[in-house]
Amino acid sequence: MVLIVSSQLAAQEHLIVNVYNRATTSLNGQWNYIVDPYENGFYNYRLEAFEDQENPGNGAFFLNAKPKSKSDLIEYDFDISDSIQVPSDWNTQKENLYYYEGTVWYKKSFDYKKSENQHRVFVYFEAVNYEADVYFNGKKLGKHIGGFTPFNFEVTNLLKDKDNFIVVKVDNKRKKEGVPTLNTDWWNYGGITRDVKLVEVSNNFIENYTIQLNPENKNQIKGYVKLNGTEIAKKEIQIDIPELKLSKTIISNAEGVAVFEMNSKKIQYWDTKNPHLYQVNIKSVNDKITDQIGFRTIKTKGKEILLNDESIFLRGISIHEESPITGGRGSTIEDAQQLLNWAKELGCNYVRLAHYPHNEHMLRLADKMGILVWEENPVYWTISWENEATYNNAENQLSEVINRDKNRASVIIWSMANETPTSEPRLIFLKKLAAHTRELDPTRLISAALEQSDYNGDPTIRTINDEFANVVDVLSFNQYVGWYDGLPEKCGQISWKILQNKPVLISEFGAGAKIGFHGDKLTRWSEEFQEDVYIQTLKMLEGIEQLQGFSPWILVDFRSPRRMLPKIQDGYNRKGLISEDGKKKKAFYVLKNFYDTKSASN
Ligand code: GCB
Repeated sequence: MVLIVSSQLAAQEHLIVNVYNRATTSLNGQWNYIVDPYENGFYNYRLEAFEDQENPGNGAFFLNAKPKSKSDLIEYDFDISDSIQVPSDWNTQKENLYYYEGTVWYKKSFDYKKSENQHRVFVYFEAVNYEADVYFNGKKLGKHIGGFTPFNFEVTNLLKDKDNFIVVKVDNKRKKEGVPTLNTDWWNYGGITRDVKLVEVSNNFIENYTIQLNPENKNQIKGYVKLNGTEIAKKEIQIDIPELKLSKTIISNAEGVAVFEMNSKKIQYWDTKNPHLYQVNIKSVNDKITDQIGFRTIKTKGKEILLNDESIFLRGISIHEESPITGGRGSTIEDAQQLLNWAKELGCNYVRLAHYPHNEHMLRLADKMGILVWEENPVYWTISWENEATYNNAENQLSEVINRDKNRASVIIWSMANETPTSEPRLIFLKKLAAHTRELDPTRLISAALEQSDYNGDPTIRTINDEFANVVDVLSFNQYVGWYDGLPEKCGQISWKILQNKPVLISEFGAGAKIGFHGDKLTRWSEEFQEDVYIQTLKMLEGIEQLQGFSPWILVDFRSPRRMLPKIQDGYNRKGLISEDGKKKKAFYVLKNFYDTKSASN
């Protein structure tokens, strides 16, 4: 146990978990910004980074410099530059930044009074897309790569009562070696896209913990707690679950870590019909924190997925993180609530959060609403499989989301990748990622959205011919018979020969339709065409013996620079069951009927 814990902790040093239940001060709101396509505020005219120089001079934007005399030459000024809302993307806020990909500098000034008992302060970013260089009162705090996961830096010793300034260089340039890479079918929204907050904690505080049901013993809750500080050895930590009348006191080791087990025969298991969350209180000498945690097991047995040892069919839908309220990148609790309400209305008990980690509200709401979740790493299409830095980046992003969400009962599947072309280097990459994930979290299932292919050269028989299928716990694949692959009636000609004895999820199927555009079922882009694809596909999929659920593509139309057909797409992927302005297409009701019938018999 201690070994597992130390590798889990090494994976994400010092990310503070559960910021939603801590004392925080929001830094959301208007920030000044400077668009800097040449990275003029980062490099001097010899293209040397200012931050590497002893005397960076007045050109370095992170200094937030001001003229000291009327003769001083400073060619920028945050305070008289335009401002922009945080959290949000810049593309949908500023018309001239709609297609912009590059560097934008953000600056926020604020005063701060530490509260009496709090002695340490961290600045916590829920997500910045894609690279963030963070500076506080002119000092570099660090850099973070990856657009969808949280990170934090301590600012205790830099913080002043008055006139603090935080500067973030945000760069969303796509890169071949990035994760994701150059090519995606979604909008590359740039900016500080999720909340920013100051987290206030005591000197020796509860940094991290896992509190979960033991998959091998459903009468046992187990986990660890880790303290952060200079006096963290041999400290008492108390864990209470009042509703179960459970209480345990443990003592931390030299690293500030303590493991525990607690037994109860009265645990009410979290499930989709009764998503019971227990209040869990953790107390150390100087700190206390609360969480709301559900206890359940998730396993596979042959072709079945078992939630609390009972077979479950996953009635799902795929979702992108776009705001159904304002358009652009979504991040608020209202965005999350609307998306999950629609999923519920559709009859779902499961969502696939594509193609990257979504904001924490989604998982916390899914926990409350009893919706199972597939979370996904943005390893999408043609990643640089042989590049070590690319692998490390992918592993780091996955570690960060696992660390953030490891106490959420709703999360049942970690997805390694989406539609990645088979090759030896890709297999090595994905196997390593899967092994790492199992080490970090042995309690959840591993999958990836794979691709299907013809069986023995026969285009009417489909199979999964991918060695990574042997690694996953749940065999998932995307398929578009009826849309990219023939017309809807082709579904009737296809049979499936899936050789792996594993549960099968169809991670995607779908068709595009423009809301309000009607025609017969052979008219491309009509609601009737999309409806027919759904009708035919649902029939076809019944022929897969191991089928345990699906997450059709997709809940809502979403922006994509690959989708430019005028008057139909206009920059949107139209495979949504709901338009971007919230109107339901005919296919929505086909799937809803299917799910309603399924749930009556499941
Ligand atoms: C896929 C991708 C998804 C695309 C979708 C489409 O297979 O996984 O990201 O948006 O197809 O619409 O083509």
